[in-house]
Amino acid sequence: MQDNNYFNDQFNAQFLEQHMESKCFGKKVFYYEEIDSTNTMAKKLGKQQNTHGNLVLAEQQSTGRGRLGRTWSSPKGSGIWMSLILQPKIQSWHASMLTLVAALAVNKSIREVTGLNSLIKWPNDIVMNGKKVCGILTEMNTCNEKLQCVVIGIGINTNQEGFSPDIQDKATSLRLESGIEIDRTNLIVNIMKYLEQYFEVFMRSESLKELMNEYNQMLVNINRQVRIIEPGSEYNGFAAGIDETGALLVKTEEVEEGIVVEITKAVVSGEVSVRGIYGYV
Ligand code: BT5
Repeated sequence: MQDNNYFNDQFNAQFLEQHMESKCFGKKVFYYEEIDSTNTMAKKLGKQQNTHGNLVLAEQQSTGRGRLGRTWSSPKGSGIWMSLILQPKIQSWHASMLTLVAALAVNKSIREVTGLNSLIKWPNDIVMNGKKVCGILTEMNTCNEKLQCVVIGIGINTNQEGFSPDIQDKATSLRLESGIEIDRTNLIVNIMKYLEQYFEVFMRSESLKELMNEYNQMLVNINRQVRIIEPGSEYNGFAAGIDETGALLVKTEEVEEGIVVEITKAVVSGEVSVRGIYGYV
């Protein structure tokens, strides 16, 4: 991939489709110069049949979304703001595992394309030097309790040279980290290829059984003290890695009948945030 020179700082949907190295993912691209949120559009398209593998891509998002109602800064021309539509035949409560599948693919692609040592911060961030370079937002549509589609929204800071004051202490871009301008098309092609491969592995067991070792090797929090922030409770613990459902195993202490006992909690993503003891990572 690195030898291919696709460099062009404007996206071209047709060019992207033709150069995809995947069988299905990203073979159909819906491109927008500006959109509210690629996830919102992907959820609309995902209601139609046979949109599995279609990719929604935008040059700019006016109201890019993060988790739990947070916003995602998506300025023009300097990032990858995209959402992949999937229509897998899986239990709807297994869909959140696809966030981790996507994180593996994005992390591997960033490493391969840029040579940077990015890592995964459970469950949905890719980080470098303590700062966030990518966030992933997985959403779904259900119809009569059946899963209609899963949308994997991926936001990657590629070529920003700076950030607004509200996020500058925790955001970075591939350009800031590497010192060179990033070929966004090349990175997207790579991500689609690996995401498709990891997705196929995930589908074999509808779990992370075959992927958890690789994920844990890339986990920035592994064997580190973390602070778990849940609605209504916060506690410190020691992150031991994920299990095959994608839950983060955290060793912590609890007082039972006046005695301190060590327990391992399986922290499920959703309403939870994980921080380092001294900062964001
Ligand atoms: C995420 O949420 O990290 C998920 C971000 C997903 C964005 C993609 S872009 C394509 C698709 N369409 C969408 O509308 N969304 C997806 P969360 O973990 O909640 O992190 C959000 C927090 O990260 C914010 O509250 C900010 O503090 C910070 N943040 C916002 N923009 C950022 C950026 N560009 N880079 C790094 N951090 C950012």
